[in-house]
Amino acid sequence: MKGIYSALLVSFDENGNINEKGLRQIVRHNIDVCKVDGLYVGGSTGENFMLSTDEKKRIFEIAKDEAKNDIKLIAQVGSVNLKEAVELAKFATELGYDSLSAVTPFYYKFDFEEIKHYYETIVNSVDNKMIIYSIPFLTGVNMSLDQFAELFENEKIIGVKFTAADFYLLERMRKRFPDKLIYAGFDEMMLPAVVLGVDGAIGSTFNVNGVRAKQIFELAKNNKIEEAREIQHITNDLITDILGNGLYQTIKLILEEQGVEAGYCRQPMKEATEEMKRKAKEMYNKYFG
Ligand code: HMN
Repeated sequence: MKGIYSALLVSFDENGNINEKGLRQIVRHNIDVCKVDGLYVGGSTGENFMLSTDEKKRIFEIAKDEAKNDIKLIAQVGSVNLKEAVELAKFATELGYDSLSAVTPFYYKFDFEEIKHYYETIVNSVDNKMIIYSIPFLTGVNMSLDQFAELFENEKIIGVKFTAADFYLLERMRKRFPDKLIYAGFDEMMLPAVVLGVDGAIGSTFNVNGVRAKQIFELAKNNKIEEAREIQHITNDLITDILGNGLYQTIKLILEEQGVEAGYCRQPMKEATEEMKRKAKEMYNKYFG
């Protein structure tokens, strides 16, 4: 389960419906061009929290059908609707997903006991593994080292997707949980995370920049830090440009330049303007042309 995972983008048509052909092309592009080790399906990048249960299921089906067993697949099933999370966990497990992941429950200020109950309920409902999705800047949920330790007592909870810039906590986690999988979640901070010993990374920009991400990962693991830093510099020039132009819209626009029908974002995310399209084309020429 180690390595580089793209947080899978989903193609939507102009009416906000899933574009199956486009989604299949994004999966193929990740496997054939970006050469990623796996896909994280149903994450933030998949615009998951704006979708219905049926749409989430359909995306799990299409991604699995297209990827088959070529790469590892993680299904993000987390939801503040715990019944939905359990339903999705069962569905993805039946499809053969290699692991589940669930975002910490958000919006309401759930206490730790409630968060623990949420994870236990999901993992007890299926014969599958679980990766905690910790993304405090979007959920507002900050868990302590001891709280992670308590969750990790359950052997089915095998790791965490750590989308935070807290390198002190990351280092403490690496030391305390040597046998758990830790995935870096911020692509622009991948190199320091790899130096601290993460097992992999899960990111949105890998849908276009997966090759560089893998290079950073491999070089840093082999102590070739200066070479890795050079690639992180180029990567962060790209990420800075992407973030300045609209994250998911721009990654989709760059994919369109590469012949992938990545389509629109789901409302309320905005539609790309002509200016955004122009800038994305420049990015394609500069970083991938
Ligand atoms: C997901 O759940 O889709 C991703 O794994 C989330 C991932 O951590 C990304 N975060 C968000 O999109 C909020 C990053 O790849 C991020 O897009 C990138 O580092 C640019 O900031």
